[in-house]
Amino acid sequence: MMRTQVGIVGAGPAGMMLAHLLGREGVESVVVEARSREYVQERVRAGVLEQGTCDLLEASGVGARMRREGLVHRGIELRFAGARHRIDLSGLTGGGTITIYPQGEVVKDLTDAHLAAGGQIYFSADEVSVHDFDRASPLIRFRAAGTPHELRCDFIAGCDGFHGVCRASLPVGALTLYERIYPFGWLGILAAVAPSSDELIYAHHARGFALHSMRSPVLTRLYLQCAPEEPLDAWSDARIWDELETRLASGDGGSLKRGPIVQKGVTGMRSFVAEPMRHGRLLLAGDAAHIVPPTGAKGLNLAVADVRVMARAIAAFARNGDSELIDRYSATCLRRVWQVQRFAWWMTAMLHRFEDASPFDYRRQMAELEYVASSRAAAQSLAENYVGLPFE
Ligand code: RFL
Ligand code: PHB
Repeated sequence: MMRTQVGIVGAGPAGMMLAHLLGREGVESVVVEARSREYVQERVRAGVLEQGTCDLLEASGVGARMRREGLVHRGIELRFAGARHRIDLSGLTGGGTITIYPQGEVVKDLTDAHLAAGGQIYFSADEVSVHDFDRASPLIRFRAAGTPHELRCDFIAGCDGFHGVCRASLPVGALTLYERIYPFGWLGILAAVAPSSDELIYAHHARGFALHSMRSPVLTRLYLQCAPEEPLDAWSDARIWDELETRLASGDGGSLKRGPIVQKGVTGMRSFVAEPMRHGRLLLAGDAAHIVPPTGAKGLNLAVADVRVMARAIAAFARNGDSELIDRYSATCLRRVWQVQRFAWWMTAMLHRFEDASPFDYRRQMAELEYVASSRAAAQSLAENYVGLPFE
């Protein structure tokens, strides 16, 4: 039987940021992860870090490589009706920026820092289960390298993503679930070619949404709206590039640079919230508690915001047994969660093609885009959310 203060399930952004922040507060944790270290770090996912996420990485001592290699962006572009409209994120938010730095690199930096500080992580764990969270010392059981382990702790942090075991282990009726599934998905590619634009491009097109993003000066990340279960084999590389070119076209825009496609995949889109985010001594964070459609670039940032609140709450409890912040954990997180849900839903609704849209709906959607592109007030609302709402 092992013992630690916090048993963390999942070594993604939420789990590793939590382990790192707790370590800096002098709170010991053990991380249990189902996949291998390589898998977690090489998975292609988020790329946009909010200002506050970057500041937190830096202030907690893990921001050096992000500051060196990350690409700082001061604006994004909206494209619709064949025209380009820049949203001046910095000008509209008093100097706010976003940073392009891949999720896998964030996780790698956090994992390196945690291991260097003597932290313990079990990768490739099997048969992970959580128990006793309505008692003072909950339990995590798992197998690692064939050996069964039992880990007793003061708290379990459920950072195991949407398909994880923690949320699913709560008694029926303990949670209220809110969900919206969208009738489309994103086909995403990573291409070994320099980005065709200095800034991200969110494109509304009659054939469907397209997004031009990037990972580095030599890697471009692009997405196309598609069917939720779109078969990938229907999409040759040439068809993908042709479709991207059509949807990203603008009267005066430069051309789209093509290159070898090194990764492709289709993801579904949903909005999801589980309330409350705590049950006894089990606290949920990140995708385990909520999912946002990727149009707002918020999932990773929201996971980081949750564990920032959780680390403070657990540290206060560890210092003096004060459970006030633990008791407020769920309500504190959910205020931000719902603000971010609103924004991600709004961006998704504004930019995608909805098959069942009436001519009225379509005109209203175009009017919304026109308004954001022409009103400083509307653009400022987009900008303050995109750069990231302030932490409480
Ligand atoms: P993760 O990253 O899913 O990590 C959960 C970890 O838990 C492990 N696990 C288990 N471990 C032990 N036992 C079990 N039973 C387990 N079950 C699962 C998993 O292996 C995994 O390592 O959740 P976390 O930490 O909450 O982080 C959330 C983010 O990963 C997610 O919100 C973002 O990737 C969403 N997202 C984006 N977010 C942004 O902020 N900006 C973006 O630009 C952005 N783009 C995206 C995205 C997500 C995408 N996909 C593929 C869903 C683009 C895409 C295409
Ligand atoms: C990405 O670079 O993967 C990305 C960027 C912006 C989004 C979603 C994904 O809104």
